[in-house]
Amino acid sequence: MTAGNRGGEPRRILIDCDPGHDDAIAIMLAHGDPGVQLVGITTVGGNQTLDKVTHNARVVATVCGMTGVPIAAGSAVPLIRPIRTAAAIHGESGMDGPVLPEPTVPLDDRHGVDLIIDTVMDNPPGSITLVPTAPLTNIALAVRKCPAIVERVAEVVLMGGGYSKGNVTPAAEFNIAVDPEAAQIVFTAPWQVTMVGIDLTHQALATPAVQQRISDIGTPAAQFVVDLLAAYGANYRAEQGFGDPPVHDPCAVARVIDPSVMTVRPAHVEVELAGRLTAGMTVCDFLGRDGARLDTDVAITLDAPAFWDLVVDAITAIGRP
Ligand code: PIR
Ligand code: CA
Repeated sequence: MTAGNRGGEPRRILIDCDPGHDDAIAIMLAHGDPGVQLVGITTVGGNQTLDKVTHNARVVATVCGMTGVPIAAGSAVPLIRPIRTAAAIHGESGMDGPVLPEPTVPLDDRHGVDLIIDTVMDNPPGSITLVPTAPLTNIALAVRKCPAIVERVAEVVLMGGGYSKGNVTPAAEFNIAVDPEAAQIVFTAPWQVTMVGIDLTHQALATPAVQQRISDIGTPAAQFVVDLLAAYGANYRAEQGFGDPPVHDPCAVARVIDPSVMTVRPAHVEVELAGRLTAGMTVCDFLGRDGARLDTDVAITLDAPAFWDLVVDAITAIGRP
């Protein structure tokens, strides 16, 4: 067992997501690991349209046998820009590969932005961690609608951005590129942000050995992940030339479960909103030029074996009756 929250009170997290193969695995990690308690899931248009990713979130909850965790649909489109999806990676359904069972888990009737606000305001100060794994539209809207959440949230641990490269453009990562204005609101609000970007998540590669370990678990939940990774891996190979696919979103959940799973460096992060070639780039200043505060923790190096141990242990726990 690793250090971190093991043995202590589980950290209460809300995942804001767009499932999405890797979002699905992030939800499963949060559900199966005893170091965090998943208290809400909100969805946002991103990898696919809002209706599809919301359906997929309910599918994942159903596969996990999850009950009592509210799931609410948030914003369908970015703050300013037109929606853009990632169908080439995630397929028409947003979660192509496994047979998707009809969800039995209901949809909360609140707007996702209101579920975020209610979750933060109805729990003690400093007790809720937000884990966004999608465009930051809902989080930005929540900040604007209820600014009091900013000092009440424990921290924001988000998957998005990068300090050395992009994936949808040479400079920009998808979650930030889809809604750069929302991301700028999130990075500049006075709360603690950890940016788990693609420099980090490209170290979380689902190798054949990893996929075999998951397959060996032998439960329906594990088979669901095996089928997800097969389709996701094939698309990543065809579209981006990866040998093994990077599994981005669970890295942010893993950081909350066990901070020692990755190293971070403090930086000042802002989002390029105007660049012709660089819109959506997370510009990371590690030196604090002109007095800029190094107020964001930027993820650098992943302990990949420890990360995959967390994922395998969580999926194993889900299978237990
Ligand atoms: C992954 C994503 C989008 C585009 C590509 N090419 C790959 C999704 C993942 O769900 C993750 O949250 C983030 N966006 C990685 O860029
Ligand atoms: Ca995602």
